[in-house]
Amino acid sequence: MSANAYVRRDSDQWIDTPVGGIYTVIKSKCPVTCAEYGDRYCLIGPLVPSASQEVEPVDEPQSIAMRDTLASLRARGVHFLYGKWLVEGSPYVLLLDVGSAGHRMNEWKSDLWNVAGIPSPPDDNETNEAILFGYLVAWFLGEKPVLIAHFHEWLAGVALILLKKRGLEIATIFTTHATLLGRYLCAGDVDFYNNLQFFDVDTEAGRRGIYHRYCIERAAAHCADVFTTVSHITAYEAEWLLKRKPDGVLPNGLNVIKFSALHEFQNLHQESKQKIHEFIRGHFYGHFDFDLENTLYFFTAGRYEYRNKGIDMFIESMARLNARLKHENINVTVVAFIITPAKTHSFTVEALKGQAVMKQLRDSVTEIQNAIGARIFDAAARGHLPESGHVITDQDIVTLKRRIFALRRDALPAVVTHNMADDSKDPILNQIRQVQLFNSSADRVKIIFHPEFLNSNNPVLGMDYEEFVRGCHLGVFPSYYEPWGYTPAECTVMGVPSITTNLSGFGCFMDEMISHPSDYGIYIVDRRLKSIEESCEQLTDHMMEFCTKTRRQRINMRNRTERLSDLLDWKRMGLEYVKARWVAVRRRWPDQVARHERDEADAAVAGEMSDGEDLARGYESDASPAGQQRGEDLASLKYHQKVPRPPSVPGSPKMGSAKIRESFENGDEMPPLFDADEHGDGADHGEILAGLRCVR
Ligand code: G6P
Ligand code: 1S3
Repeated sequence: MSANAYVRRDSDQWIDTPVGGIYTVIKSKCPVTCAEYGDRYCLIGPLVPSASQEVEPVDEPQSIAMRDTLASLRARGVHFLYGKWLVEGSPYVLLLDVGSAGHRMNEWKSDLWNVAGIPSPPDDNETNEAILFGYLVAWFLGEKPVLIAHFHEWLAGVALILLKKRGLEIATIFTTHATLLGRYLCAGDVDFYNNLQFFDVDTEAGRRGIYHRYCIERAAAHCADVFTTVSHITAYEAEWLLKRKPDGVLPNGLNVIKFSALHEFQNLHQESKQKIHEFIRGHFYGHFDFDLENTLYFFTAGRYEYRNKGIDMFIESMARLNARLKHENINVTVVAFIITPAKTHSFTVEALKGQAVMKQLRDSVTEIQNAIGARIFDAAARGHLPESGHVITDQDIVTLKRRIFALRRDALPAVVTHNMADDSKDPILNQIRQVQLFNSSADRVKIIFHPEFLNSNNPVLGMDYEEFVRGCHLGVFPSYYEPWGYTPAECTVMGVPSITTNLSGFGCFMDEMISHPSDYGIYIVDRRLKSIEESCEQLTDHMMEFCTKTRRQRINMRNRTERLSDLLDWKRMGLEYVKARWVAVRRRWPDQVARHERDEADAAVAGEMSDGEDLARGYESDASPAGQQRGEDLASLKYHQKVPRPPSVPGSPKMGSAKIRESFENGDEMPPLFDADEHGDGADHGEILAGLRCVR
């Protein structure tokens, strides 16, 4: 039995209200949620101009209940866009124009104060819009019979508070993808993880001017039937900062599309790498004195949160790597990309010129090459070899010389591709200056800061993000504050090794799931128990080790990384959402659920559910006898036997040397992910939280 057994056709629906930076979560989850709920699944969000480009309007909803509810919204003067979201799964989506309810702003703000004691200052537009959105969603949910509503982030939290206050019969889930206060505290100079229990949350929120937002977030967490986060580390944080222990963890998945043969994604790496080579030749023109065959591309990417995303540690460790590669005389060049949006005016002239002169050179060489081919063919057709002086003409040589002279320049290749709005104050540039990574000829690590997200129409680095990642060798994400961290997860499904930390949800998840993550190209830097100095060294060690791998080893490593994709697939991760909905329904209607359970054998649910622990915790606090029973059933289920070491790694306790040899001879084949591992210790989720300490 799954949660949709409780969804009554034609009337009840399952609703997601996504707002803000969790677009990837919701979008990539659509195929599995739509497969489960079909047309009964509808997403609600605010109407922003770009959103309407992704929605195909539906004028006449099929469901009568939806038609009536939309008519009622319209009658109240609410503008909206209702239709099919043009993504895989094509769910229904309702985008509400909060501006059309702007005249109710003061009324609703004072109502929020009266019913929930939540203040809202006049000048915080984001909060004002969140309030308008919340009241509109509550209107909608008050009219339309809905079974379960799932809210993401504080921006969607107001409606949840209103539902509770108005006593609406809807099972609710609130998922926070980070806490407001956690993000602010970490970005400052605070020893966050060691002090979590001691923060005076109201004072800290007040000091940062986010008290009212914090109130919405905290109230939403407390009003939901089920409260969840995206990782255990954030669950721990939420418990202290929002004062409610999450009922479970809903880790983020991806919509994994696997190639039928491994060589296909390996070939894509090669093709994408060639495009990065093109950019590098242009960027380093005049100083292009390193061998691309011995060049590795490392990168970090994400929103510009200098400290939270570990960009500070990235640059420091690159400087150390540079020193070590030089010192040990290793003939490898590392190009380290930083892709994060900042305020800029435009591309620099140099960045554009570099690509232009390289293109001219390529065009001229192609022309000369064609002409030489024609001359050789002509001579051969006449029955003789061309005279050596006639193969390349004087004119060709002059053209080539002109192109080569155009490549001359004195200045070193820039570390940034754009004119920064505030060059002298930019933290990334300042740190690059401080560690003196200036792309000099002697440097083995070159830095390129691209302060804009990538896209294929970009005249300098014309690749979209996915293509770029595929062409790189290693993603480096040494985050300090990272509730989940999609960037290393995306690397994994593309077969690109990555470095993350044990302060990121993804890093902790992989550490729990895999007995030796580094064998699979998932390197986890300890930022919890080590000092900053030690963490930097560990990060440098990992990168150094990666630099000494042979091409063959890198190819093997990519194969292993890619095979972890199944772990991150929504088809698997989505089961946690199923469980969360199930718990919400049980808590909302315990008697009906108990009755239902008596009628139906529920063995199927236990079979379907992947992990008992998280939600078993939720059920433990479910007072109904059926709830208690469910908790016990699920607690006995353990799905994450660890992924064992790959067979080709010597020293695995599972394998004798004969087996290792045999496995070497047979190629690097990984056993099925969930093959019974007699040594798998299936670490308990709770352990991470109990053991959380961090040295700063
Ligand atoms: C892929 C391609 C190979 C290529 C290799 C380069 O595996 O299929 O043809 O040689 O990538 O790997 P590297 O790690 O040196 O970029
Ligand atoms: C948050 O976005 P962020 O980059 O601000 O949500 C993401 C989706 O759950 C998560 O991956 C990330 O760690 C959080 O920080």
